[in-house]
Order: sequence, then C-alpha cells, then structure tokens
Amino acid sequence: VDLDLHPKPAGLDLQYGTAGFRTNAKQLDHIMFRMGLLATIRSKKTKATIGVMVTASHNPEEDNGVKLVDPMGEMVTPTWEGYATQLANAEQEGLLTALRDIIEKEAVNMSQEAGVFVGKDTRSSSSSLSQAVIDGVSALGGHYYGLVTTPQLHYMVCCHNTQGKYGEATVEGYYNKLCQAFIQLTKNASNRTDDQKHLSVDGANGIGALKVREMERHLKQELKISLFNDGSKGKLNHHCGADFVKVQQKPPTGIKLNPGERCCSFDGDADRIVYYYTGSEGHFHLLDGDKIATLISTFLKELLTQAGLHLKIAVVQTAYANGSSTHYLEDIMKVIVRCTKTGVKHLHHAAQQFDIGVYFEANGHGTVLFSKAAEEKIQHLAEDPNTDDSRKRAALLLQNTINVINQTVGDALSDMLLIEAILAIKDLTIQQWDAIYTDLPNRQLKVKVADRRVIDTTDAERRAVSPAGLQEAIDSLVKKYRQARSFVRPSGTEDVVRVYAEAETQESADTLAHEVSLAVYRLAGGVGDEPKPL
Ligand code: G16
Repeated sequence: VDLDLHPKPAGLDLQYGTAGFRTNAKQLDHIMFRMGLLATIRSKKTKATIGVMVTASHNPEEDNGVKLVDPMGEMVTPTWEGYATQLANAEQEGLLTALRDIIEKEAVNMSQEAGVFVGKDTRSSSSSLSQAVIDGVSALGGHYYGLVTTPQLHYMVCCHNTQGKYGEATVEGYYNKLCQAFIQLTKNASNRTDDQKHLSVDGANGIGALKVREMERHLKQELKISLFNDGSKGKLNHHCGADFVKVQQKPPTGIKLNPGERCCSFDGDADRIVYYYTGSEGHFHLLDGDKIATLISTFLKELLTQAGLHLKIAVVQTAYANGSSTHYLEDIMKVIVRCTKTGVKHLHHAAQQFDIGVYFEANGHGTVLFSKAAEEKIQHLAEDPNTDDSRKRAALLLQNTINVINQTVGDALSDMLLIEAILAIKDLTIQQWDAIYTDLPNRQLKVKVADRRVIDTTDAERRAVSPAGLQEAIDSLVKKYRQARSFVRPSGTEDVVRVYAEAETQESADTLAHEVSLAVYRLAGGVGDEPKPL
C-alpha cells in the first residue's frame, strides 16, 4: 500500500469522540484513508467483516466524520478507538511505525483475508472522503455500500458476520425484514382509520429521506407517509432534523403541521428520531427519546405479563433524560433504570446486561436489545403446542417486535415502525402517549471555550470534577430553583461545552441554564462574547 496517498497535514491532532472523528470535512482526508487501513487490520484480527461509516450525522453540512463498526454491528471496542486516535495523529513519516505497532500489539496475522463495508451519507464531501477510505482498504478487497443510513450499515455488517442469521445483508433484505414484521404487528390493530395510518416525516434533507421513499412500497399502505425536507431543495440539518427539533423545542421549517397531527423528524444519517405535534392552541409538544423509551418499555412489559414470561427488563438513559421520565419509569412503572455517559456505545453496553434492555438518549437515539436466552424463551413459547391462545398471541407479538427492531444501533426507520405499530396496537393517539407523564421544562445551551478538555466529569457526566470550583458553582445555582438539576459536559462531536438545566418552570430552566453557562464561560476559559440571557 502506498502510505503517502492521502498525507496528513503536519501538526493536526484529532480525537476519536462520542461517535468517531468529526470536524470540518476539509481536515478529514488523511483520517479517512487511515481508518480504511485500520478497519482492514481490525477485520484481519477479528476474521470478520468490519464497517466504516462516513457521516457527521446531526452536524452541519460542511462537517463530516467517520465511525467504525465492529462485527456484530456494534460500535468499535474502546481499545481500538485508542488505536484509531494514535493512527490518526501519527505524522506522515511515522505512519508505518504506528501501523506496525498496532499489528504487533494485537498479534494480527496480516495474511488473513479482510472485508470492510463502507457506507456514506448525502453530504457533498462524502463521495471523496469515502473514496479515501476505500483507497485504504482496496488493496485488501473491501466491499462498498454507497448511500446508506448509518443503521443500515450496522445492520448489514451484523447480517454478514452471522451468515445471514440476523437477516439478509442487503438494503432490500433490511426493508423486507422490518416491513414484514411491521405488517404482522399491525394485523393486531383493529379498524385503523386513514388518519391513524398517516404520518408526516421530516427527513432532515438527508439520507433518511431517500431511504423512507425506498421503504414505502414495502409497507403496503399500512403506513402512509407525507415526506418533508426530502433534500430536493433545503440544506442538510439546517433548521430541520431531530437535533434541531429537540434542542430548539420547535417544529422544523419546511413541514406542514396540522393541529393534533403526528409528525416525526430524523437526523442527518437517520439514526435518531423524535415525535411531536401541535395542540389546538398552537402549543408545540415534543415526544423525545425518553417518551419513546417509556412507550416501548410499557408495551414490552405488558406483553411479558400476558405471555407469563419472567424476563428482566431495564431502561438505560443518560444525564439528559428528563427527571419526570426517570421518576415515571422507576416509581410508577417499576422498571430498572440505569444511567450511562452520553454515546450509544455506552448505553448499548449497559443494555446488554439485561434480558431486555431498552436504551434511548433523550435526543432520540436508541433501540432495544434482547438477550439470546430471552429470544429463545419467546420462541419456545410461540412454538409450544400447549401454549394457550392469549399467551401465544403475546409471544407472537414479541417475536414480530424483535424482528421490526434493528438491534445493532439506534435506527430512525426501525424505531418509527415500532412506535407506529405500538400506537396502532394499543389504539393510542399521540396526545394520549404524550400524557403518560409531563416533562419538566428544560433547556440545552452550548458554550464556546478555548479547550473543552479542561472539563472533566464523573458519575455518568452528572458532576464536573474540573475545573476547580465549577461543580460548587453549579450546586449553588441549582439550589435557587425548585425541582432543578443541571450539568455540563464537553461535547464529543462539536467543539463546544454542553449545558443542560431543568426546573419546575420554563423560566427557571432558562435562567438556570444561562447562569450555568456563565459559570462555564468564566471558570473554563470561555471565548467570544459572554453568554446572554435567553
Ligand atoms: C452522536 C452520538 C450520540 C450523542 C450525540 C451527541 O450522535 O452517537 O450518542 O448523543 O452524538 O454527542 P455529544 O453531546 O458528545 O456531542 P449523532 O447522531 O450525531 O451521531
């Protein structure tokens, strides 16, 4: 391999963050090439196919990024994130040594065959950057997937490495599996009206919009989608998409919102989803990842009871989870709740500890994991001739639920089908779903600092240990408000510090978020203008 094909500019250092490398697309050419090399080594090491996804998901159009996907479709393991950072930052003349280091440390047999699936989103920089990845793997026979959503790539890696047991490793195979399960599920709903079958989708002007169009014909009119922000004119993630809707707490531009109607937004690579509607008074109602986790876990818990199955179910959240959701899940629904650091890789891992692990970040990124033992128990019950009708119905519903879910990673298309099926089966309107609990008013802000690494956190990012005095400042501010909570953390995908606050009223949440932003600005080296009140 010619290692000088995509040279690194001297002195540029980047870290493998929350979801891989992510920055302005202009700085990523050498990173992509090197991740192609690393994915190939990882493939030789694991004797399995590895995935590389070129995307910057919710970030603006001019950014890009890359994440590595391990054999079962999960995020690459932490040791290899470390290798990725080492390899990315080796100066050009040290690249060969850096590669040899990893090969030696991991005792990789370089004569082993390798396979790498490469996926990309619709960003204008994604074509040339994915070509740089392919240049890194091509000498070793990588497989290229063209335009796919992030979750489709995760799915296909898993299908390939399980020799098709998880499904067929093609985009068609993906649609078939999910949509057939969806159609089976909706057979359990009675007399759905056209309104109930209708959903407005904001595609964030990204890859999800193209894919929802492709998927539609597999849905046999059981779901009728009005697609907005389909990429034909608007800019990716600009005033639209799941991140915009969640953070701004308002509808995207470019969507027609009729009062009371169910709508959802995907993010730029379709691994997140949030729902919303406007009330008759024009008030905006957001149903975020926490509400989604609640809906899904309630549904699963009811099915387990009906099936008479004793399986341990848990919900995994992050510090961003609304306090009302945690309270509802623990105290009313009596399910186990766990809190992890931000990043699906952390939630995924925690969810694997249970028979059924429902994990969702408040931003709408999540899925459900079923242990092998749980899947076997459900299958056994469904196939046992002695199972009575109502238990059998529950077992079959659980089986189809498993099939509609993409267990490899959060997936907007799969989550959408699952949510639509649950609403149909339980005959719930979005308003009824929303009324399960009331969110505490909250606010998220960003603060620019010179070096966000000066902020270090502990307790699943709920407390700051550095810089000195910051946590004490937050504690005394929080004390001023009722039902209040606040935390700060450095983002792993953008060059900012994130601030979260919630309180009894929106005014308190806004003021608290602003006050905490000021504390960050003053104690953690803020740059630019001081944060202004909202
Ligand atoms: C990525 C991660 C998510 C995370 C989000 C924001 O999402 O996959 O787990 O919540 O970034 O992370 P941070 O607050 O560290 O910037 P996406 O959809 O952008 O890939």
